[in-house]
Amino acid sequence: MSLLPDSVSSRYAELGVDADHALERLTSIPVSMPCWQFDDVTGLEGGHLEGAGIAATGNYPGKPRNGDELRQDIDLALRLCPGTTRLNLHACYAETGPETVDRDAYTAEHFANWLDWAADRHIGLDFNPTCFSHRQAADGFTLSHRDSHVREFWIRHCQASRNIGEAFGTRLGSRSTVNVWIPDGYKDVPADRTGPRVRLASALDQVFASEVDRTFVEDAVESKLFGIGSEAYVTGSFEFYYGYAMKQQILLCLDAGHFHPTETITDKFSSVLMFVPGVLCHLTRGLRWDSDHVLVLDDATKAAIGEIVGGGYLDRVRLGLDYFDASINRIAAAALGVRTTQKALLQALLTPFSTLKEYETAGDFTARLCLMEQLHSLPFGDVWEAYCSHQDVPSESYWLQEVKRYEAEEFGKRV
Ligand code: RNT
Ligand code: ZN
Repeated sequence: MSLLPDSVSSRYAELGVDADHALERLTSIPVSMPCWQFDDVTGLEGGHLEGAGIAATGNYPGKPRNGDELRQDIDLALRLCPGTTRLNLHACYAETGPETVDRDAYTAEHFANWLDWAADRHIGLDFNPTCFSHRQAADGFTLSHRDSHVREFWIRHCQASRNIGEAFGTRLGSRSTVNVWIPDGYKDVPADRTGPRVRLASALDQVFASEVDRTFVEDAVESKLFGIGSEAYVTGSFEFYYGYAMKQQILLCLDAGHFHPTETITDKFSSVLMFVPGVLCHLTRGLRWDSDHVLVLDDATKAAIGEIVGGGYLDRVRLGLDYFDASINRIAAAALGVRTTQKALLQALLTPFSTLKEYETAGDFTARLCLMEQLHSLPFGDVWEAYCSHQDVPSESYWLQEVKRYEAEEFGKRV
């Protein structure tokens, strides 16, 4: 039975697209929501977090003060999203209780609350070592640090993180993507660009030499062009990690905000996926020097997701959001990005790629261009609304009201 009014499905059927089938496919594509959007990447370790980090700007009220409040906020955001969602955790969201445990000694037990929470909701968990906001990262270098003691600390932390991912995957019956990103780099022009990269490669070799069951963990490494305080040089550049992911045959993480301001990731999938087994796609909106604005349905997002779908890469690309904005309601920011991702996926799933490819093969670039333009005036919004209603989540006009109601009830308690 169709979820859609005939007037809507027939518009797609004319182009050879089965809109109901697109919705079925949409439901099966997991989108990972970042826990760090909910509290400005603060984490639950307590105390003052030192060292090079990543900065969220803004001071919107209602930031959760502990793990329970954080999970309650995430619950609301998840309820506002249709389809299949996952939660992406960072190691700094460990809950060690009264015990003092450093990051290199974390185990899945320190994430027991998260595991129970996820098992209860039947959602998968992804994981990230937190190689920033820590005294061992105070000078901005971690896995590529010149001091072997510092490197070894972060190697142990990354190994521990992979074990945690393995435990998540095993317990939840859903493979966990474990993504390594480090902040290492120089503010100003370095004299030696080689040394840090040689040290990083060898540290990563040790990280990935430790055994984990690949049925339950999928490793990824994330490149960056520059950061605040690492404008001149980043050890883990794109070229570095592309080569490294190829060598290890692990996932390459492409963060949409980690390239030159006018460079997008759309054209990269078809190249890198010839040589690496998969891509982790960090969906975010780069804006000038910031790589972490809330995702919206802009051309770059539509094009990247269109390429993942149209190129036939959905089974080899993991979708995760990665941004943090503290200037607006944090829960709304998280839900908005997931819904945006799903809307971009839906638009792509409703695209007659086979017809476009036929036109191209026939050399009819006129028809290819005109069909691409015609797609913009299809009743996509109606398909999306019908989907939300079928999935029992609020429509575009109503979801924010639920956030506002929650804000009015809850945030006053958090002063
Ligand atoms: C930072 C990277 C990284 C982080 C998260 C919190 O530039 O994009 O993915 O945003 O790990
Ligand atoms: Zn990222």
